[in-house]
Amino acid sequence: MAETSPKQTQRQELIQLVADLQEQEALSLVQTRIFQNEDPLLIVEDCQEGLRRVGERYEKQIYYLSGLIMAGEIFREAMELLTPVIAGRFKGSHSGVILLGTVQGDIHEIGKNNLSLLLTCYGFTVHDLGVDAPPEAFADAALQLHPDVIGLSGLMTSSYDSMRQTVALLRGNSDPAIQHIPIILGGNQLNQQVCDYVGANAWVTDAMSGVRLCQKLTEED
Ligand code: B12
Repeated sequence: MAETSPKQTQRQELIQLVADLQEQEALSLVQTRIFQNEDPLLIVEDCQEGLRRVGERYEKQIYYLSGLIMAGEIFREAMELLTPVIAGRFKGSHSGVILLGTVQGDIHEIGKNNLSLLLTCYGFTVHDLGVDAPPEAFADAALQLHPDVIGLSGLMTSSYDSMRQTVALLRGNSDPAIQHIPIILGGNQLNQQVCDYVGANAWVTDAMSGVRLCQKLTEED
């Protein structure tokens, strides 16, 4: 039987601590792994998996809204520890303007903020419309900024209609330059079917893939 490495054990432990909403223990393990010089993105990935499990427990009514709020808080605190490490490790000189926002009706922002942090580290200029951003806000900002890529974040099933409306408004813009700006989607429940429904160019479920996608899309200009 294959042996589990200590690193693998720590990864499972962090996922479990976040899923169990063990704030102090989870943050202390994040700190330990930072001191061990681990890839900070792996630590983020484990926190994200922990949050996904919190979501599952919420669906099964093992947790209530307070559980989601607590999970968001743990992630925020973990990011406070991880942000300087990420900013120190990931650097790039990409030039490109990315317009970003969580679509109307959706207030989830942790993933979007993560992406924004990484994009900035890699040299992109990010204009963040925040959460619950209506289609018109994306269209107005697109007209003003002429971004290279527009990124829509949404974590709820109901967000897909907001995404679709936003894409429709951008694609129907009277300025042809706006009509053709690539639009990408991010969120952990997305798939190709949703992307087709929304009418976007591409979708991802993690921030690093989002950065690579933006690099690719801006290189092809
Ligand atoms: C934390 C959380 C909350 C927090 C959010 C705090 C905050 N400031 O953001 C709070 C408590 C506010 C919250 C509220 C609600 N939530 Co909530 N929440 C979650 C939870 C547990 C984690 C989300 C998260 O932050 N994950 C961690 C981040 C890092 O992951 P991520 O968001 O996927 O982002 C990554 C990638 O997707 C990508 N990415 C993200 N955006 C973008 C954008 C672009 C352009 C790109 C390229 C990449 C990219 O990069 C990120 C980093 O890798 C999820 C469970 C889950 N499965 O996700 C439920 C979940 C999303 N919530 C859910 C629900 C139902 C709600 C509420 C309706 C609950 C209620 N009864 O009020 C409200 C919604 C309010 C609203 N109108 O939006 C459901 C949605 C179900 C559905 N299918 O519609 C979920 C899936 C839980 C569940 N399984 O039932 N929630």
